[in-house]
Amino acid sequence: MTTVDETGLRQRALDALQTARHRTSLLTDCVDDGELTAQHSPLMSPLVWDLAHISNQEEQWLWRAVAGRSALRPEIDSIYDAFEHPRSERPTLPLLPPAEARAYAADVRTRVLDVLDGTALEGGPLVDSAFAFGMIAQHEQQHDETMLITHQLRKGPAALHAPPPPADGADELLPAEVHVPGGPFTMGTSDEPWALDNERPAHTRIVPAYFIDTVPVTNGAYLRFIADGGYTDRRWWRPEGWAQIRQHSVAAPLFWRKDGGQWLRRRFGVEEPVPEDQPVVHVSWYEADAYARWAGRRLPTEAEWEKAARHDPATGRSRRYPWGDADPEPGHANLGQRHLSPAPAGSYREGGSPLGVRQLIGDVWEWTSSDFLPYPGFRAFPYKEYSEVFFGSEHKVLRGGSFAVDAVACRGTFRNWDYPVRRQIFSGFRTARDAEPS
Ligand code: AVJ
Ligand code: FE
Repeated sequence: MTTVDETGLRQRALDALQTARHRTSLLTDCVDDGELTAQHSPLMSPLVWDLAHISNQEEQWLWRAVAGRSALRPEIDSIYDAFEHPRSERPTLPLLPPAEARAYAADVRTRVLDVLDGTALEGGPLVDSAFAFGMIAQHEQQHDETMLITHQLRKGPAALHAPPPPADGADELLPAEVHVPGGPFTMGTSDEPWALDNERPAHTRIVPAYFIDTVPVTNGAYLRFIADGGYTDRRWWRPEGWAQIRQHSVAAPLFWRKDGGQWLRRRFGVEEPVPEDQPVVHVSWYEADAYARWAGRRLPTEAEWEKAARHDPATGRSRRYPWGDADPEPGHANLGQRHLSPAPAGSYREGGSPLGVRQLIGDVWEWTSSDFLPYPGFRAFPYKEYSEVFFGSEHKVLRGGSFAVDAVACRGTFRNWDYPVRRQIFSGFRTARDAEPS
């Protein structure tokens, strides 16, 4: 007798692994071997590195740690160790060529599906609730997003195609901002089975009242910042951000260019007019911070973002997602690379929070003002290199996930982080302000 629904958990884990593999294939089968082994940007690994790294992690955690078997190819571990080799030097490593990387991936996956079939899903933290399988599916999806960034940086004609996102709700007249009452809420989680270590444990935070934008900042709003000389007015910038934009002549989001009077952007191999109604994407934390100051506002803290996304004022409970506890459906949020851009601001009415904040999940990663720090009671699990080694003031937290994030790696508690100069990621933001004490 088991006390957990093993059949349901196995199915969930199987679905998550298969969904991830389907996407990995989509991202790596649409270009030739030359493009798989090329480095499209010094910021990124060759796609064929990600491909084998995904399977090397899967082998380490599911074949070795869970099943207790020995290494299939111990000699390749160091090649695919992200800490041993920075991205810029990965093209010089003796990487598995594409056909070998694919064969390795298929071999590991066949073995892992046998492990999933034959492992009891309780009795230890790695196997309870199929955690390690969920972690590995999330890891593959995170690298799929990384590979999508590589596709965006790649030169040449489009290799990926998808229909534009729906715009239902985008025509509604929405208030510019939403008031979130002050008081405590539960941040983080202790009972979400596949939550990663940095999302744990659940704890109470007292957040004073604030206002937060109903929707992410749009290209149209951002264009007004540009037109108002935002990039040439030092007052709006942190000193490090000012130095960065001067040194690299940054005057617009990454991938934008002005042609005569018109702003164009390059998106997955196609150049198009900048759509004013969509959330801005490919801005650094410094750009987001400067825009907010120009607008007389500020970035939300991470706690403010999560309270807006999860707090239900009627019950005082924190939800898993803005719309409730149900897993994301296509009508809730722009996730999973179903579309290759954010949806117009105001879309996804069904995915709104109880207070009416929209598009918190999906579309664009949202910069917050917060450094990436552990929650009180944090314990590294299952390895320090996932989160713990990144804690500190070097990284800023991003929340909510982009159109390039799969549902398995996105929830109200999920935390992402990056350097404040990063702009090749699918990053946007919304702004906030303190509410006057009443
Ligand atoms: C959580 C997105 C910052 O891609 O660097 C992938 C995820 N960790 N492999 C990253 C991750 C190990 C990580 N981020
Ligand atoms: Fe990784």
